[in-house]
Amino acid sequence: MISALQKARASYAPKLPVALRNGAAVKVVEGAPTTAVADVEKIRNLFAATFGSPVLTFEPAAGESRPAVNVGVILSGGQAPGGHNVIAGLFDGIKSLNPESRLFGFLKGPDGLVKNEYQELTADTIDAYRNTGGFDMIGSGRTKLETEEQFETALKNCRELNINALVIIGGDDSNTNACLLAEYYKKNNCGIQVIGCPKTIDGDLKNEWIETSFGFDTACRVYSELIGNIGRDANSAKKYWHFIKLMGRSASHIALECALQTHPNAAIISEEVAEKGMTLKEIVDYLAGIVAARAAKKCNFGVALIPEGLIEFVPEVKKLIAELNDLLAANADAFAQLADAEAKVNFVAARLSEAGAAVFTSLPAGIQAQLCNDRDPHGNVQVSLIETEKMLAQMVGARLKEMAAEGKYNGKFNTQTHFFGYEGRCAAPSNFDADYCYSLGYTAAALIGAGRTGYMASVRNNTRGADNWIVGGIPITMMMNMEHRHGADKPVIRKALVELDGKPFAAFAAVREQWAVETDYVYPGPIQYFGPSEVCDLVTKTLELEKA
Ligand code: FBP
Repeated sequence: MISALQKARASYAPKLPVALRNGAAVKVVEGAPTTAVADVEKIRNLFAATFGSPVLTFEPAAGESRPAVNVGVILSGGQAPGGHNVIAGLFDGIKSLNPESRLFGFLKGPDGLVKNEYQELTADTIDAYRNTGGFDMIGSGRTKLETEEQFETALKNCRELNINALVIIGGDDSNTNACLLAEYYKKNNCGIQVIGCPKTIDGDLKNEWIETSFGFDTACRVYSELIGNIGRDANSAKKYWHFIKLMGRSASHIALECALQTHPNAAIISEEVAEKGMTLKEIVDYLAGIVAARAAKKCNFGVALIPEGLIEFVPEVKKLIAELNDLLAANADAFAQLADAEAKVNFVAARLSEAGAAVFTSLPAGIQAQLCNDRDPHGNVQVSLIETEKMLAQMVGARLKEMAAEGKYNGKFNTQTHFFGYEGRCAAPSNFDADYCYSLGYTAAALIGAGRTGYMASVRNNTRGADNWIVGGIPITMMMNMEHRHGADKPVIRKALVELDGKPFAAFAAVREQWAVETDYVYPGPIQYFGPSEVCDLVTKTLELEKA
């Protein structure tokens, strides 16, 4: 059974840019050869077959037929609203090249490609998922595609299905791997094109050519609706401080966007914490200062936004985590034998350096245990499992007690903590994401039709309405540099963190002191799918400001 909204939304026709309206057999305009964002020689050597390809821009063509293609598609990493529309756009795009084209969805992410688990995606399947949230059409996973053995197994599986092209829908890590795969297949003349699509609610896969990753818009709108509701509750009951952690593994784009949409009393931006070298104590002092200033105005309530990745940006904790990662890797077997969280914490505390141990023991016990938990397949601490919002609420409470004793605070401090992440990742895509994703998928089909490989689908000029969107392809090597990851220098797509000299942060910094003491909450309400364009066809504040 499907909901009334899902039923009505199924017939929404995503807006397509002009260049794609006659189908995916577009006219291709080539720009100048490209380079890499940094470490050019190393990237050139590692990607000798695909490096330097030109930026491509598409213009409408007469819509002639092209040879049929068999395409495999993979969803990789965390869910992001609009993934199904990328697949729908890809399906419609390859059918526009030639109605005999076929689409195969590899199941549960890159694993499906290696294990040859797939499903042919027919019109009936695609139609059932148009404009819906989630990745459940074919599932997703976080397996890394990076070894030659995996590439060869995938090649064999593709050959069995006569697949000529793979589309990998993922974030920076998955697109880095798409680039490695494209290089391997081109270098070895395998005849399989590889195209990437920029996905992640975190908003950190972006640059001049990829203005935003899909899902960021919808996820931020869902969180902002909830934050607005909480702000209104706080302002009604006037008795709670709400500490809200927001997803975003590393960058604080989500926290910043939600702050711009809702005007909380405080929003911590991890990149600023790192830049200023703030200690945990300084963050706590900053928040306690805001609580005290509001208490002086008899406002014993408020809303504070905490980015999920914060803990890794506090320099002293970052050092501690790096030390912990090495320590856990070096003692993996002994560590795995330990019976419980307490034993793990004690094991670690006894082996850390003096400085590391000092930071570790200053953290609440629950956080110490969470920092000892398993890492993800990329070796990252699973920050979504670390309850930073509870830690800060607790530490601010303790600081306020000290301030009260010093006569610097006279108020009540009762807290509620929240974590918004999974609530937004599978929401039905906003009009922006529905349109953007459909266009990305269609663009991927056009890149396949044009015989290209190692490209990411690019749909830009995003603030100007879909009619004016510019579509084409960006060589993935162009976004790469070398970074030190897990003990070795590796080519990776450069992650886009919040720029402290960028317009979105500047807009926030200009008003945050006012938002801190006043109660200036904005209540964005739920995403509107039907109704006037001025409430349905919005872009994020981040995009608006970046492109202003
Ligand atoms: P991607 O980078 O794969 O898009 O995932 C982003 C994200 O939603 C982060 O915001 C979050 O830290 C992470 O996924 C959580 O994923 P999981 O539930 O797999 O731990």
